[in-house]
Amino acid sequence: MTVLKIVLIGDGGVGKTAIRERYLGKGFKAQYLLTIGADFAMRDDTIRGDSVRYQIWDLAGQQRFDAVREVYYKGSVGALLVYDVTRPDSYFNTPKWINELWTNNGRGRVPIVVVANKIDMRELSDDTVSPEQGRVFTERLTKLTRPEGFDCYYIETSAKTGVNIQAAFTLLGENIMRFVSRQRKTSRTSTSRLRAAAQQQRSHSRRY
Ligand SMILES: Nc1nc2c(ncn2[C@@H]2O[C@H](COP(=O)(O)OP(=O)(O)OP(=O)(O)O)[C@@H](O)[C@H]2O)c(=O)[nH]1
Ligand SMILES: [Mg+2]
Repeated sequence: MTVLKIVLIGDGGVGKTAIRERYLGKGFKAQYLLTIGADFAMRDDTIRGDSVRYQIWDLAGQQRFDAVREVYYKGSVGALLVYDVTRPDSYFNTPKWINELWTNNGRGRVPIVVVANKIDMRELSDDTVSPEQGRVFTERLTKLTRPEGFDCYYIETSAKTGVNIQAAFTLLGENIMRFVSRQRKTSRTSTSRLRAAAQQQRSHSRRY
């Protein structure tokens, strides 16, 4: 069982808690009850046949929690970065969230799935964020992460109807697993390089 710490980030009211509740099989509540600080939940899942345990930290998006939020990022290996398609400001704020995550998690750049939520409301609203905007942003984000060996992905969800909620977690999980196994390999390689270097030093000192 691999334990994966993930965070749900994005502006207040975009639907992070609603997404988490859906994923936990708890249905959908129309009433907005803002998260204070952070909520924690766990769920076991399967990623390409491997068992994983998600430790989900659902962070408070409202600005008044900016200072307390930082501590919750530590050790996280991925994020669902959520915005509300009916609130362009929440889309334009996404870089702030990426910066907060990569600065505070202690691991730097980690996989992100960009989640365009509330697509059930797209038709009802005039000023919405288009799928194109979401994709272009995610491509730009991938340009930053590809040198680290992984891409970022874009997905459209509705916590209300439940569409793509499971898919968003699976997509993130798959990318984290790829990222984690790559990191393990890299650290194994550097460990064996170190060992080889130490060995060389030893034979060197014996000879002379
Ligand atoms: N129509 C619709 N409403 C949604 C959807 N997702 C969330 N909501 C509603 O949006 C409001 C805010 O949702 P939350 O999940 O509490 O938002 P949050 O991102 O956790 O907000 P903070 O905890 O303040 O950061 C609630 O009234 C939800 O019912 C969705 O996909 N469609
Ligand atoms: Mg919340």
